[in-house]
This record gives sequence, C-alpha cells and structure tokens, in this order.
Amino acid sequence: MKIESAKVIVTCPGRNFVTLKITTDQGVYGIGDATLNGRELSVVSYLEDHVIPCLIGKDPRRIEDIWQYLYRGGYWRRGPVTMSAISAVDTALWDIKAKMAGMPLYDLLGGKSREAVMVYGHANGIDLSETVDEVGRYIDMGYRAIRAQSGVPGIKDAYGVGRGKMYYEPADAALPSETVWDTRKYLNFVPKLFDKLRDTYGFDHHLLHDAHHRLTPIEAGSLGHRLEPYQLFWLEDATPAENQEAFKLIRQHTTTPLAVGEIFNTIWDAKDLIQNQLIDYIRTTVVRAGGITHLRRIADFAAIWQVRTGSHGATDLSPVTMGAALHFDVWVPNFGIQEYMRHTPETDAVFPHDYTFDKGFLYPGETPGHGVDIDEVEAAKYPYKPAYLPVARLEDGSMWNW
Ligand code: KDG
Ligand code: MG
Repeated sequence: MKIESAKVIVTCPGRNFVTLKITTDQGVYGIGDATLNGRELSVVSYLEDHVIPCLIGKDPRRIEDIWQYLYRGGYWRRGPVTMSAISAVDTALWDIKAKMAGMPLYDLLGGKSREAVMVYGHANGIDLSETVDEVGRYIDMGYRAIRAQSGVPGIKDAYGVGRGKMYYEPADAALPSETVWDTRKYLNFVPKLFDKLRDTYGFDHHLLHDAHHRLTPIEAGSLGHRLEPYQLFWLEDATPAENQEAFKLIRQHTTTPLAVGEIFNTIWDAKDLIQNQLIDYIRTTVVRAGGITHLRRIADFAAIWQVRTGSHGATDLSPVTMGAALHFDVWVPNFGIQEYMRHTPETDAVFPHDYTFDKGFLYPGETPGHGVDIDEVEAAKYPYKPAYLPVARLEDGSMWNW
C-alpha cells in the first residue's frame, strides 16, 4: 500500500483553515488539520514544498516511522510550523488506518474509557453584567463547565471579549490590531467577576478563566489565591511558560488549579511542568503537538504525575482537530475536559462531521476514521484572506503579551 497523492486545501469560511488530504493507491483518503492562526501560509509551504514530496510512495500504515522520519529526519526539530505540519500528516494517517480497519478512531486507540466528553463553552461580555448574563445563557444551553471572560473597566479590548455573541474569534484584521493592557485594572476586576458569578449561580457548575499569558508569576500567584473562594476548575496561561520553572512561584501561593499548553508543540515544552507537578491540566492539542501519535505520549507521561488533559479547542482549530480530539478524549485515561468553541454554519458545511453536543457533553460518532470530512466544492467558495491575531501594548507603549 502506498501514498499516491497529497494536497493542501486552504479555505476561509469566516476564518482561515488549512487542511491536508492524503490519498492512497487503494482509494482510501484521510484528512488532517494544519491551521496555524495568523501564520497559515507558512505551514502550507512547509507541507507543499518540503513534506508532500517525501510522502509520495511511502506506506501509509507506518504512522510511527513517518512521524519519526519527519521529526528526526527534518533535522530542525520542534516549533509551531514544523509540528503543525507533522500533526496534519499524522492525523490524516490515523484517519486512513481507522477507515481501513472499519473502526472509529477511538477503537483503534484502545476503545472508550468513558461515554462522553465534558466540554467547556465560552461566555464573554463587554462588562460584568453582560458576562454574568452570558454565563446564564450557557447554563441554559446545558453546559456544565463555562469559561468566563469579561471586558475590564478602563481596558478597551480585554482578551476574550468577542465581536459577536456566537463565540470569541481572535483573528480580527488584515494587519495586527493593537490593544492596550493594564494588569492593575485587570487584577482588581477579576475576583469581583467570579464573586458575582458564584453569588448568582451557586457552585454547581465548573467555572474557568484564561489570563492569556498576561501576568508575572507573582501576580499570577496572587490572583490564584484571591480566586480560591470561587473554586475555579482552572486558571489558564497565568504567565508565559517558556520558563517552566516560573510556575513554581505560582504554586507556592495558590491551590487554584493551573492549566497551560495550548501553544506547546512537544513533550519537551511541558516536561518540567508535568514532572514537578506545577500544573494540573495539560492543554496540548492534536494540531499543535504532533498529532495523535505525540499527544498520546504527552498524555501517558502526564498520567504518571496525575496531570489531566484539557485540550485547546478554539475556533481557529478546525472541525478536523475537534473530531480527532474527541476520539482521543473518549479514550485517554487521564482526561480532564475539552475546550469547545462552536464553529459557524459555513465552517460546518465545509467540514461535514458526525460529532454531536448534548447537555454539556460532546460525543464522537461511529463512522470509521475520525469522522470529519472536507467538502472541496464548498471549500473552494471561500478563498484565503489574510487575518492576524491582535498585539498588546502597555499604556506607555511597551509591547506586552497578547
Ligand atoms: O489562535 C489563538 C487562540 O486560539 C487563543 O487565543 C484562544 O487562548 C485561547 C483559548 O484558550 O481558546
Ligand atoms: Mg487560552
């Protein structure tokens, strides 16, 4: 059996997605997500110019060998462009293998460890009262876990405040828009938000919050401590994690559970955080951290240290990643939670899929493979449009972490 062809499909049904489709000489095909928000075309080139020529003629059943070939064989290891490309190949090959076996992907991984995947949705508002109402709306929709992000008095474009009601979509302009950040105003506000949320809705639902890399370790420790009465499910990306040791300081000051890892590419980004038990949830995803093959390795390592999974699932991860993630989630023994930001109807039409939402849980379907396809005729209706993530500056003009 051989890989006969592979092609990259770029489409923009409201936002950009990059998809790899690998076809075998027996007519079976698989697809993988390669979307890297704001840097999409770099992965297109990496795949078209440097990966696809090496794939043609290879045996698609040898997933591990192909993974090692692309990772070790590339010499230049790791990084988001390389690893998003490897992820797309890996996801497409697992899709092919599961289709050939006539099994949903989770069966190939070892079968279901649970019946359903608990997801968290995004409640966003321009101010405290709108955010409180939004959380109520998510409770009414059946969610058991809700992330709350709010506009902060005095900060015009706080992270997480959406343009519309459907979801928070961060890539907002053809060149990066500039936002102004003020940590003091944010730190004064966030405990008030969670105080109001618990006061209004009680303690039956899981609440989450994303600090989006904005704080220093000592600020993060202080915020975590002040949020303890509100029993968050997690505080996410409290401080940038290039320096994994920085989390020691946060841990010394708070028992609020910590989550990190949506921008991580390999186990090496998370190794110290996990083995020193500095985090509670690892947020690596199928598309960013080397596909099913590598994500499984990270999860198994994390299990030793009682760290659970909480994969990234924003709208810039295509339904292909969401479908593959759900098969992974329903299998992985140390599952924690899955992020779920709903896609638009246009996106869902480009990527027909069989996963379903019910009462706060997502369910992968039973179709052989990962259960997500691409409609190339629909995809062709939406040509690529440049779109960047915003950048953040402090009030004095210094660059900050967006
Ligand atoms: O592309 C960047 C987004 O995926 C990210 O900003 C969303 O932080 C995010 C989250 O937790 O979903
Ligand atoms: Mg995040």
